[in-house]
Amino acid sequence: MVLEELGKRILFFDGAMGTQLLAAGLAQGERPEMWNLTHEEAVRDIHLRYLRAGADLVTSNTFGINALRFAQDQVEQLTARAVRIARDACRLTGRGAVALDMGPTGRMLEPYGDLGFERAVELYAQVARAGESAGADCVLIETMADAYELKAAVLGAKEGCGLPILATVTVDEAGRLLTGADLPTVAALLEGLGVRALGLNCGLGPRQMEGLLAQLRQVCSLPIIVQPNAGLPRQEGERVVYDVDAEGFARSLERICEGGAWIVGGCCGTTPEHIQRAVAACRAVAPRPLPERRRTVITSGRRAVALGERTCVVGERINPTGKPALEQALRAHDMDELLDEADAQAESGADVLDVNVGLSQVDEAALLGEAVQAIQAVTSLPLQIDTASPAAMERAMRLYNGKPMVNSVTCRQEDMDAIFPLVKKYGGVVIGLTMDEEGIPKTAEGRVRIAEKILRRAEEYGIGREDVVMDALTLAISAGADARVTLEAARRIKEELGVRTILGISNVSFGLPGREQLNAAFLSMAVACGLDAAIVNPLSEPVMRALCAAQALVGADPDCASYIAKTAGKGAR
Ligand code: THG
Repeated sequence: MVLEELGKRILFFDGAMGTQLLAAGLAQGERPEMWNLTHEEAVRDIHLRYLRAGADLVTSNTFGINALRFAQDQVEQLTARAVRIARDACRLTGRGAVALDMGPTGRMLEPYGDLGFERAVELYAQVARAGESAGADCVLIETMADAYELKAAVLGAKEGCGLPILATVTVDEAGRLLTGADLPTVAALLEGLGVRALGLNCGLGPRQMEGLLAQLRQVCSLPIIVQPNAGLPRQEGERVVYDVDAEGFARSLERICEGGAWIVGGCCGTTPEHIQRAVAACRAVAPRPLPERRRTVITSGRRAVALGERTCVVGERINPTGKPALEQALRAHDMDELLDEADAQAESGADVLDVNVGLSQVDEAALLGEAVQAIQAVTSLPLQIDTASPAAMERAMRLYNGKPMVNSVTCRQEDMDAIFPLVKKYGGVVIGLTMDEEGIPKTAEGRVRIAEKILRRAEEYGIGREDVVMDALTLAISAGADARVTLEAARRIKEELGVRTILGISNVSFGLPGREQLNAAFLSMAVACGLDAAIVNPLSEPVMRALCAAQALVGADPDCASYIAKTAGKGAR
């Protein structure tokens, strides 16, 4: 299949299907997918012309097919027909492969709209199943404008078939989806979900996409797809017209390939001529090597947080342990307390929110799912899903609208076998706790060895070390622990194994008075050991001030700008 040549040469998609069908006589308001039944030849002819123009991948005429728009049996019939028509065209020309096209459902997902997440997953899975049995070579999820729906589509494709998945989004000129996600968010989400290639299509012309491609390359380590329109659509009387002719389009795509795109093609307004010129112009360009990068990124539905530049604050307060009021509210499925905690922590400077609803005698999977959906509707901070129950973890990871932090996995075999497959399927950055069947080693050396084992096992599951963050485990000093063991282990794990580190800070002071002061001191020491993320109470002034000061001291605060901003006007000297 042509995807095997990915990276060896530039691969070409076809151009627009919709505008070609209109040109062939599709009536305004008529559903293009019906033509798979009524005008089979016309559809095949469009594929044939794109293949003869040099396209490597043709896109099945299935963009709008789903069970919201069509009856169930029609979904299957129209999808199968469309794939077979495209297959025929490939056979007749002796070239090319078929991408099963899937576009947006046409409805907004909850909470903005009324389409449930699981329903959306199922809609995509149905099309993926039908497309794979009809002989599609890969899936193209395209023109997605909402990150949450994009996640539903990729999951649906993964659950409905075993084909490689390509995914593209439609962004504005600033590089944002309709519902606000930026390119770093989209890239992290899709990389986490394990797509083969990702990129941009529709909405913009080739010029606008040149700039966005450079942005995307900064944050993406997968092959990039670029499928622009033939310029920005413009209304001319009754008609929508596109200003970029085949020659201009081809020159632009050549620059786009030089800029690092591996797969290019056209969207609205492009014709077989556009593709033909583009193939001629880009053929000589060798695909640029993929960036060697080990970014550690989690996201919300809108924004990405990269770990590694400074110590990130993970807010610990969404946790009923020691908070009877929160416990009571959770048992009554009252999410208000929890949303207040989310708001308060965000205002105090949290970068990430830990979410733990562990209570005895509750259906934790249901409750955690409910909590995650409620919180993600009100915050733009990424979440850290904190549960000891794999079932609850899976439920929450599915419903989450981004790439979460996953709290946590240990080196216990059973634990790794339950958690790593979830990280592989849904995407996430998983916290590895340095403990195993024997418990927590007393020495730093012992914890480093366990961290190594966790990384090795993660790699066997196909999870790169950039998606593991190690926790060397903070114990209460009131119980006799020496906090230096934890710090030493954290420092060595980072230095020797090259992974990011995280620590729960507040555990250190359990059972002692004046906890904030101990927490602040311990956090300062941990920052000096290169800690990448700290689980703390962001509402604690002493802790947040210590963090700010410590970052300035280790050079993580350029020109001490944050320190000065935070300290000014507070009477500190
Ligand atoms: N590593 C990882 N995850 C963790 C921890 C860790 N999750 C849990 C914990 N440790 C971090 N979270 C908390 C949350 C609350 C408290 C301490 C750590 C705490 N709560 C007060 C109490 O129990 O007395 C109550 C707080 C209040 O009422 O405001 O101390 O190490 N990966």
